[in-house]
Amino acid sequence: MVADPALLDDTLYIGTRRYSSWSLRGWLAVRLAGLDVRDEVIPIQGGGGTTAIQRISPNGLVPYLRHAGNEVWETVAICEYCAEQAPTLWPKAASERALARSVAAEMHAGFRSLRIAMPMNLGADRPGIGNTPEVRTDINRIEAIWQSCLTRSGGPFLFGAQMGAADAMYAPVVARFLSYHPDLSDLSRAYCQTIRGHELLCQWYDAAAAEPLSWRLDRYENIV
Ligand SMILES: N[C@@H](CCC(=O)N[C@@H](CS)C(=O)NCC(=O)O)C(=O)O
Repeated sequence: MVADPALLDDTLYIGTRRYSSWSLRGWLAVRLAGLDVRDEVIPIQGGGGTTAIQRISPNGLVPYLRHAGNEVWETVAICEYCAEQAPTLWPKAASERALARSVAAEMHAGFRSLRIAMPMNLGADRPGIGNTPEVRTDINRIEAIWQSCLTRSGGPFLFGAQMGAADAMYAPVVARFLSYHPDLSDLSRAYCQTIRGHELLCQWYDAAAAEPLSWRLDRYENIV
């Protein structure tokens, strides 16, 4: 079969780095796996209304990966694809791998209250905003997951010494916690510092800070 020429262009399509939490997850998985793909940033309009993304991506959303003639969308699918290339994205032991997949999937499917009330904005400092009982319930569950994984593995990442797919899934939660400053345990705060200090997070934050001001959106900048 002859590959579609458009799919030969190995590219990870992502949204505005300042805001696009799903893009951060997909980008981390791709970079942790060492895939040789270029990044193409499409400034998002928010609410799924970005026509440039709808034209390119099968589900009308980013991240969207084209690699080696394959196309992959939905962040958990991108994580799984990357882990096929670099199996160390998931833990080696089957029991730990099952746990890592479960907590990654729980992030993908859940924590809606947190995601709505505390949208990711890497430039924001908003202590106290979004501090509702529903958000606290989400945060309590996230802290329980982190505590369980870090205690089992010994840290500093959820499943041991290296950042993996599960950490990639929770990295935008860390970014939210650093902006919104909810009450957290010492263990959670230490984990946030570990993730923020990782060189890939530093690269992402630096690139986000260099994005044009014209990409900024009122809906993400002016939250009360
Ligand atoms: N379930 C999707 C969610 C992806 C998603 O919602 N992406 C947002 C950016 S964070 C998007 O593409 N927004 C496009 C827009 O706002 O027009 C996934 O896991 O990849």
